[in-house]
Amino acid sequence: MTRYTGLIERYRSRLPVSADTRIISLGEGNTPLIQLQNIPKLIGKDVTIYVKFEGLNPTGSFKDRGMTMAVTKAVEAGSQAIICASTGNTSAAAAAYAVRAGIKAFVLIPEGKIALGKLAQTLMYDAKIIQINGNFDKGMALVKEVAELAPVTIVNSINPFRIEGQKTAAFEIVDELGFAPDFHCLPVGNAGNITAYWKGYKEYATERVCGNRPVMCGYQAAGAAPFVAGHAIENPETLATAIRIGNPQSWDLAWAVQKESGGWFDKFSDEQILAAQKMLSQFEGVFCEPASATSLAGALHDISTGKIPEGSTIVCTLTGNGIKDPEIAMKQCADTQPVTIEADLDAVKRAILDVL
Ligand code: AN7
Repeated sequence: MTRYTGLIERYRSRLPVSADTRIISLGEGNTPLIQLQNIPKLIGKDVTIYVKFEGLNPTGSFKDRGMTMAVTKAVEAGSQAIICASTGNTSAAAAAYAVRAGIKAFVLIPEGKIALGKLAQTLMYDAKIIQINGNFDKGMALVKEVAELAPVTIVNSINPFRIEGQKTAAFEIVDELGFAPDFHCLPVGNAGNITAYWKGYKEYATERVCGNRPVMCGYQAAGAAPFVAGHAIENPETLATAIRIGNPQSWDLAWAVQKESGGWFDKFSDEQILAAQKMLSQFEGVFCEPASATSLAGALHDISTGKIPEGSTIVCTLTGNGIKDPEIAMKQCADTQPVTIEADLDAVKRAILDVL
Protein backbone atom coordinates (compact mmCIF):
# COMPACT_ATOMS: atom_id res chain seq x y z
CA MET A 1 0.00 0.00 0.00
CA THR A 2 1.34 3.39 -0.97
CA ARG A 3 -0.12 6.43 0.72
CA TYR A 4 -2.38 8.53 -1.53
CA THR A 5 -0.67 11.89 -2.01
CA GLY A 6 -2.80 13.64 -4.58
CA LEU A 7 -3.69 13.52 -8.23
CA ILE A 8 -0.38 14.76 -9.66
CA GLU A 9 1.46 11.82 -8.12
CA ARG A 10 -1.25 9.41 -9.20
CA TYR A 11 -1.35 10.60 -12.81
CA ARG A 12 2.19 11.92 -13.04
CA SER A 13 2.89 10.41 -16.48
CA ARG A 14 -0.15 12.17 -17.97
CA LEU A 15 0.59 15.59 -16.48
CA PRO A 16 3.16 18.27 -17.31
CA VAL A 17 5.59 17.69 -14.43
CA SER A 18 9.17 16.51 -14.33
CA ALA A 19 11.07 14.46 -11.75
CA ASP A 20 12.36 17.72 -10.20
CA THR A 21 9.04 19.51 -9.95
CA ARG A 22 8.05 20.44 -6.40
CA ILE A 23 4.45 19.25 -6.13
CA ILE A 24 2.05 21.53 -4.25
CA SER A 25 -0.68 19.22 -3.01
CA LEU A 26 -3.28 18.83 -0.30
CA GLY A 27 -4.15 15.26 -1.24
CA GLU A 28 -6.88 16.35 -3.69
CA GLY A 29 -8.70 14.00 -6.05
CA ASN A 30 -9.64 10.35 -5.50
CA THR A 31 -13.21 11.47 -4.74
CA PRO A 32 -16.07 9.00 -4.39
CA LEU A 33 -18.18 7.93 -7.34
CA ILE A 34 -21.47 7.24 -5.62
CA GLN A 35 -24.19 5.24 -7.33
CA LEU A 36 -27.63 6.70 -6.67
CA GLN A 37 -29.90 4.05 -5.18
CA ASN A 38 -33.18 5.76 -4.38
CA ILE A 39 -33.65 8.44 -7.02
CA PRO A 40 -33.74 6.02 -10.01
CA LYS A 41 -36.48 4.05 -8.20
CA LEU A 42 -38.31 7.27 -7.40
CA ILE A 43 -38.41 8.35 -11.03
CA GLY A 44 -39.22 4.81 -12.18
CA LYS A 45 -36.59 4.72 -14.89
CA ASP A 46 -34.06 2.04 -15.72
CA VAL A 47 -30.95 4.19 -15.56
CA THR A 48 -27.66 3.90 -13.70
CA ILE A 49 -26.68 7.25 -12.22
CA TYR A 50 -23.40 7.93 -10.47
CA VAL A 51 -22.43 11.19 -8.82
CA LYS A 52 -18.77 12.18 -8.72
CA PHE A 53 -18.72 13.97 -5.37
CA GLU A 54 -16.11 16.66 -5.84
CA GLY A 55 -17.29 18.39 -2.68
CA LEU A 56 -14.95 16.02 -0.82
CA ASN A 57 -11.81 17.69 -2.12
CA PRO A 58 -9.61 19.49 0.46
CA THR A 59 -11.26 22.89 0.04
CA GLY A 60 -14.64 21.42 -0.83
CA SER A 61 -14.77 21.73 -4.60
CA PHE A 62 -13.35 20.41 -7.90
CA LYS A 63 -11.20 23.53 -8.16
CA ASP A 64 -8.54 21.79 -6.08
CA ARG A 65 -7.77 19.50 -9.02
CA GLY A 66 -6.90 22.43 -11.20
CA MET A 67 -5.25 24.41 -8.45
CA THR A 68 -2.71 21.76 -7.41
CA MET A 69 -1.48 21.79 -11.02
CA ALA A 70 -1.68 25.57 -11.59
CA VAL A 71 0.11 26.44 -8.34
CA THR A 72 2.71 23.71 -8.84
CA LYS A 73 3.53 25.20 -12.24
CA ALA A 74 3.43 28.80 -10.98
CA VAL A 75 5.94 27.93 -8.27
CA GLU A 76 8.09 26.01 -10.75
CA ALA A 77 8.19 29.14 -12.91
CA GLY A 78 9.29 31.23 -9.92
CA SER A 79 6.04 33.09 -9.36
CA GLN A 80 5.62 34.74 -5.96
CA ALA A 81 1.90 35.52 -6.26
CA ILE A 82 -1.24 34.21 -7.90
CA ILE A 83 -4.47 36.01 -8.72
CA CYS A 84 -7.99 35.03 -9.76
CA ALA A 85 -11.49 36.36 -10.14
CA SER A 86 -14.00 34.07 -8.51
CA THR A 87 -17.57 33.26 -7.65
CA GLY A 88 -16.11 31.71 -4.49
CA ASN A 89 -14.67 28.25 -5.02
CA THR A 90 -11.68 29.24 -7.10
CA SER A 91 -10.75 31.86 -4.53
CA ALA A 92 -10.88 29.31 -1.71
CA ALA A 93 -8.74 26.83 -3.63
CA ALA A 94 -6.25 29.48 -4.78
CA ALA A 95 -5.88 30.74 -1.23
CA ALA A 96 -5.28 27.29 0.25
CA TYR A 97 -2.72 26.17 -2.34
CA ALA A 98 -0.92 29.51 -2.12
CA VAL A 99 -0.51 29.03 1.63
CA ARG A 100 0.76 25.54 1.01
CA ALA A 101 3.31 26.88 -1.48
CA GLY A 102 4.30 29.86 0.64
CA ILE A 103 3.24 32.45 -1.95
CA LYS A 104 0.63 35.20 -1.94
CA ALA A 105 -2.94 34.89 -3.29
CA PHE A 106 -5.07 37.81 -4.48
CA VAL A 107 -8.73 37.12 -5.17
CA LEU A 108 -11.34 39.39 -6.75
CA ILE A 109 -14.88 38.52 -5.72
CA PRO A 110 -18.27 40.11 -6.43
CA GLU A 111 -19.32 41.83 -3.22
CA GLY A 112 -22.24 40.11 -1.48
CA LYS A 113 -22.54 37.43 -4.14
CA ILE A 114 -20.42 34.59 -2.84
CA ALA A 115 -21.63 31.91 -0.45
CA LEU A 116 -20.78 32.38 3.23
CA GLY A 117 -18.66 29.23 3.59
CA LYS A 118 -16.48 30.23 0.65
CA LEU A 119 -15.87 33.68 2.08
CA ALA A 120 -15.10 32.22 5.52
CA GLN A 121 -12.60 29.69 4.24
CA THR A 122 -10.87 32.20 1.96
CA LEU A 123 -10.46 34.52 4.95
CA MET A 124 -9.11 31.65 7.03
CA TYR A 125 -6.57 30.74 4.35
CA ASP A 126 -5.37 34.30 4.63
CA ALA A 127 -5.75 35.44 1.03
CA LYS A 128 -5.83 39.09 0.09
CA ILE A 129 -9.53 39.47 -0.73
CA ILE A 130 -10.54 42.30 -3.02
CA GLN A 131 -14.31 42.75 -3.25
CA ILE A 132 -15.62 44.58 -6.29
CA ASN A 133 -18.89 46.31 -7.03
CA GLY A 134 -19.44 44.18 -10.07
CA ASN A 135 -19.98 40.59 -11.09
CA PHE A 136 -17.54 37.77 -11.87
CA ASP A 137 -17.23 38.75 -15.54
CA LYS A 138 -16.10 42.25 -14.60
CA GLY A 139 -13.64 40.79 -12.09
CA MET A 140 -12.23 38.43 -14.71
CA ALA A 141 -11.67 41.30 -17.14
CA LEU A 142 -9.85 43.26 -14.43
CA VAL A 143 -7.67 40.29 -13.49
CA LYS A 144 -6.55 39.89 -17.10
CA GLU A 145 -5.65 43.57 -17.28
CA VAL A 146 -3.80 43.73 -13.98
CA ALA A 147 -1.80 40.57 -14.72
CA GLU A 148 -0.26 42.46 -17.65
CA LEU A 149 1.08 45.07 -15.22
CA ALA A 150 1.88 43.23 -11.99
CA PRO A 151 4.00 40.11 -11.25
CA VAL A 152 1.07 37.77 -10.63
CA THR A 153 0.09 34.46 -12.25
CA ILE A 154 -3.56 34.06 -13.22
CA VAL A 155 -5.00 30.82 -11.84
CA ASN A 156 -8.46 31.02 -13.39
CA SER A 157 -9.24 28.24 -15.86
CA ILE A 158 -7.77 30.29 -18.73
CA ASN A 159 -4.53 28.98 -17.20
CA PRO A 160 -4.08 25.74 -19.19
CA PHE A 161 -2.59 23.92 -16.20
CA ARG A 162 -5.99 24.19 -14.48
CA ILE A 163 -7.54 22.12 -17.27
CA GLU A 164 -4.69 19.59 -17.05
CA GLY A 165 -5.37 19.02 -13.36
CA GLN A 166 -9.12 18.86 -13.76
CA LYS A 167 -9.01 16.27 -16.56
CA THR A 168 -7.94 13.70 -13.96
CA ALA A 169 -11.55 13.45 -12.76
CA ALA A 170 -12.39 11.72 -16.06
CA PHE A 171 -9.41 9.38 -15.57
CA GLU A 172 -10.67 8.43 -12.11
CA ILE A 173 -14.15 7.63 -13.44
CA VAL A 174 -12.85 5.38 -16.20
CA ASP A 175 -10.31 3.73 -13.89
CA GLU A 176 -13.11 2.93 -11.48
CA LEU A 177 -15.84 1.82 -13.89
CA GLY A 178 -13.62 0.22 -16.51
CA PHE A 179 -15.40 2.25 -19.18
CA ALA A 180 -16.61 5.80 -19.82
CA PRO A 181 -20.27 6.56 -19.03
CA ASP A 182 -22.77 7.03 -21.87
CA PHE A 183 -23.57 10.54 -20.67
CA HIS A 184 -21.60 12.94 -18.51
CA CYS A 185 -23.58 15.80 -17.00
CA LEU A 186 -22.00 18.97 -15.59
CA PRO A 187 -22.96 22.41 -14.37
CA VAL A 188 -21.41 25.00 -16.68
CA GLY A 189 -20.11 28.43 -15.71
CA ASN A 190 -16.86 29.38 -17.41
CA ALA A 191 -16.91 25.93 -19.04
CA GLY A 192 -13.39 25.05 -17.91
CA ASN A 193 -14.54 21.86 -16.24
CA ILE A 194 -16.55 20.46 -19.15
CA THR A 195 -13.51 21.18 -21.33
CA ALA A 196 -11.25 19.39 -18.87
CA TYR A 197 -13.40 16.26 -18.55
CA TRP A 198 -13.65 15.98 -22.32
CA LYS A 199 -9.86 16.28 -22.63
CA GLY A 200 -9.45 13.49 -20.07
CA TYR A 201 -11.94 11.17 -21.76
CA LYS A 202 -10.41 11.86 -25.17
CA GLU A 203 -6.88 11.11 -23.95
CA TYR A 204 -8.00 7.80 -22.44
CA ALA A 205 -9.98 6.86 -25.55
CA THR A 206 -7.06 7.72 -27.84
CA GLU A 207 -4.78 5.50 -25.80
CA ARG A 208 -7.46 2.78 -25.73
CA VAL A 209 -7.71 2.85 -21.94
CA CYS A 210 -11.43 2.89 -22.70
CA GLY A 211 -13.30 2.07 -25.88
CA ASN A 212 -15.93 4.77 -25.65
CA ARG A 213 -16.40 8.47 -24.91
CA PRO A 214 -19.43 10.02 -23.27
CA VAL A 215 -21.94 12.46 -24.65
CA MET A 216 -21.26 15.67 -22.72
CA CYS A 217 -24.30 17.52 -21.31
CA GLY A 218 -23.69 21.04 -20.02
CA TYR A 219 -26.35 22.60 -17.85
CA GLN A 220 -26.69 26.22 -16.83
CA ALA A 221 -28.89 28.27 -14.54
CA ALA A 222 -31.72 29.90 -16.49
CA GLY A 223 -30.64 33.41 -15.49
CA ALA A 224 -27.03 32.78 -16.48
CA ALA A 225 -27.21 30.64 -19.61
CA PRO A 226 -25.02 32.14 -22.34
CA PHE A 227 -24.51 28.76 -24.03
CA VAL A 228 -28.26 28.41 -24.42
CA ALA A 229 -28.67 32.01 -25.56
CA GLY A 230 -25.76 31.68 -27.98
CA HIS A 231 -24.16 34.89 -26.70
CA ALA A 232 -22.79 36.47 -23.52
CA ILE A 233 -25.31 37.59 -20.88
CA GLU A 234 -24.85 41.12 -19.55
CA ASN A 235 -26.33 40.74 -16.06
CA PRO A 236 -26.41 37.06 -15.09
CA GLU A 237 -28.56 36.21 -12.07
CA THR A 238 -29.06 32.98 -10.16
CA LEU A 239 -29.19 31.78 -6.57
CA ALA A 240 -26.56 29.25 -7.62
CA THR A 241 -23.91 31.94 -7.21
CA ALA A 242 -21.04 29.62 -8.22
CA ILE A 243 -22.32 29.70 -11.81
CA ARG A 244 -23.47 33.32 -11.88
CA ILE A 245 -21.33 33.88 -14.98
CA GLY A 246 -22.41 35.59 -18.19
CA ASN A 247 -19.25 35.63 -20.29
CA PRO A 248 -17.66 32.15 -20.15
CA GLN A 249 -13.89 32.12 -20.61
CA SER A 250 -13.80 28.72 -22.36
CA TRP A 251 -16.48 29.67 -24.93
CA ASP A 252 -14.92 28.16 -28.07
CA LEU A 253 -13.53 25.12 -26.27
CA ALA A 254 -16.93 24.26 -24.81
CA TRP A 255 -18.64 24.51 -28.21
CA ALA A 256 -16.02 22.11 -29.53
CA VAL A 257 -16.87 19.70 -26.70
CA GLN A 258 -20.55 19.91 -27.59
CA LYS A 259 -19.90 19.20 -31.26
CA GLU A 260 -17.26 16.48 -30.84
CA SER A 261 -19.21 14.58 -28.19
CA GLY A 262 -22.63 15.00 -29.77
CA GLY A 263 -23.81 16.69 -26.59
CA TRP A 264 -25.92 19.70 -25.75
CA PHE A 265 -26.45 22.68 -23.43
CA ASP A 266 -29.65 23.41 -21.57
CA LYS A 267 -30.84 25.65 -18.76
CA PHE A 268 -32.85 25.12 -15.61
CA SER A 269 -34.63 27.46 -13.22
CA ASP A 270 -33.36 28.13 -9.71
CA GLU A 271 -36.42 26.22 -8.44
CA GLN A 272 -35.42 23.13 -10.43
CA ILE A 273 -31.82 23.42 -9.26
CA LEU A 274 -32.81 23.77 -5.60
CA ALA A 275 -35.26 20.87 -5.91
CA ALA A 276 -32.45 18.65 -7.23
CA GLN A 277 -30.16 19.77 -4.40
CA LYS A 278 -32.77 18.86 -1.80
CA MET A 279 -33.60 15.58 -3.50
CA LEU A 280 -29.96 14.47 -3.37
CA SER A 281 -29.74 15.29 0.32
CA GLN A 282 -33.09 13.81 1.30
CA PHE A 283 -33.03 10.63 -0.76
CA GLU A 284 -29.34 9.84 -1.14
CA GLY A 285 -27.52 11.51 1.78
CA VAL A 286 -25.39 13.57 -0.58
CA PHE A 287 -25.24 17.29 0.20
CA CYS A 288 -23.86 19.38 -2.63
CA GLU A 289 -24.00 23.10 -3.22
CA PRO A 290 -26.81 24.53 -5.39
CA ALA A 291 -24.75 25.04 -8.56
CA SER A 292 -23.59 21.42 -8.41
CA ALA A 293 -27.16 20.10 -8.38
CA THR A 294 -27.69 21.64 -11.81
CA SER A 295 -26.05 18.51 -13.23
CA LEU A 296 -28.68 16.26 -11.66
CA ALA A 297 -31.54 18.66 -12.48
CA GLY A 298 -30.51 18.46 -16.11
CA ALA A 299 -29.99 14.71 -16.11
CA LEU A 300 -33.39 14.05 -14.54
CA HIS A 301 -35.05 16.33 -17.07
CA ASP A 302 -33.35 14.69 -20.02
CA ILE A 303 -34.09 11.20 -18.66
CA SER A 304 -37.77 12.13 -18.31
CA THR A 305 -37.99 13.26 -21.93
CA GLY A 306 -36.04 10.26 -23.22
CA LYS A 307 -33.22 12.40 -24.59
CA ILE A 308 -31.10 10.30 -22.23
CA PRO A 309 -32.59 6.85 -22.92
CA GLU A 310 -33.30 4.09 -20.43
CA GLY A 311 -30.45 1.65 -20.08
CA SER A 312 -27.91 4.50 -19.97
CA THR A 313 -25.06 4.90 -17.54
CA ILE A 314 -24.82 8.53 -16.46
CA VAL A 315 -22.27 10.38 -14.36
CA CYS A 316 -23.22 13.72 -12.82
CA THR A 317 -20.39 15.79 -11.38
CA LEU A 318 -21.28 17.37 -8.05
CA THR A 319 -18.76 20.17 -8.18
CA GLY A 320 -18.94 21.55 -4.64
CA ASN A 321 -19.92 20.73 -1.06
CA GLY A 322 -23.31 21.78 0.32
CA ILE A 323 -21.71 23.09 3.50
CA LYS A 324 -20.27 25.95 1.48
CA ASP A 325 -23.66 27.61 1.28
CA PRO A 326 -25.36 27.25 4.68
CA GLU A 327 -27.69 30.17 4.01
CA ILE A 328 -29.39 28.46 1.06
CA ALA A 329 -29.54 25.19 2.96
CA MET A 330 -31.37 26.87 5.86
CA LYS A 331 -33.82 28.48 3.43
CA GLN A 332 -34.38 25.13 1.74
CA CYS A 333 -35.36 23.70 5.12
CA ALA A 334 -37.43 26.60 6.42
CA ASP A 335 -40.37 24.22 6.97
CA THR A 336 -38.34 21.63 8.86
CA GLN A 337 -36.58 23.61 11.57
CA PRO A 338 -35.38 21.71 14.66
CA VAL A 339 -37.86 21.26 17.53
CA THR A 340 -36.83 22.68 20.89
CA ILE A 341 -37.96 20.88 24.04
CA GLU A 342 -37.24 20.69 27.76
CA ALA A 343 -34.15 18.63 28.59
CA ASP A 344 -36.04 15.72 30.17
CA LEU A 345 -36.62 12.13 29.17
CA ASP A 346 -40.38 12.34 28.69
CA ALA A 347 -40.08 15.29 26.37
CA VAL A 348 -37.43 13.51 24.29
CA LYS A 349 -39.63 10.40 24.17
CA ARG A 350 -42.60 12.46 23.01
CA ALA A 351 -40.51 14.16 20.34
CA ILE A 352 -39.44 10.77 18.97
CA LEU A 353 -42.91 9.22 19.09
CA ASP A 354 -44.26 12.30 17.31
CA VAL A 355 -42.23 11.32 14.25
CA LEU A 356 -42.45 7.51 14.30
C1 AN7 B 1 -19.56 24.59 -7.55
O1 AN7 B 1 -15.09 29.71 -8.38
O2 AN7 B 1 -16.01 30.00 -11.67
O3 AN7 B 1 -17.82 25.72 -15.91
O4 AN7 B 1 -14.81 31.38 -9.72
O5 AN7 B 1 -17.85 26.71 -8.23
O6 AN7 B 1 -15.57 25.16 -15.00
O7 AN7 B 1 -16.56 27.40 -14.59
C2 AN7 B 1 -16.79 28.41 -10.13
C3 AN7 B 1 -17.39 27.56 -10.98
C4 AN7 B 1 -19.64 24.65 -11.22
C5 AN7 B 1 -18.63 25.96 -13.01
N1 AN7 B 1 -19.88 24.33 -9.94
O8 AN7 B 1 -17.46 25.39 -13.49
C6 AN7 B 1 -15.25 30.26 -9.48
C7 AN7 B 1 -16.02 29.58 -10.52
C8 AN7 B 1 -19.27 25.00 -8.94
C9 AN7 B 1 -18.42 26.06 -9.24
C10 AN7 B 1 -18.81 25.69 -11.57
C11 AN7 B 1 -18.20 26.44 -10.58
P1 AN7 B 1 -16.80 25.94 -14.83
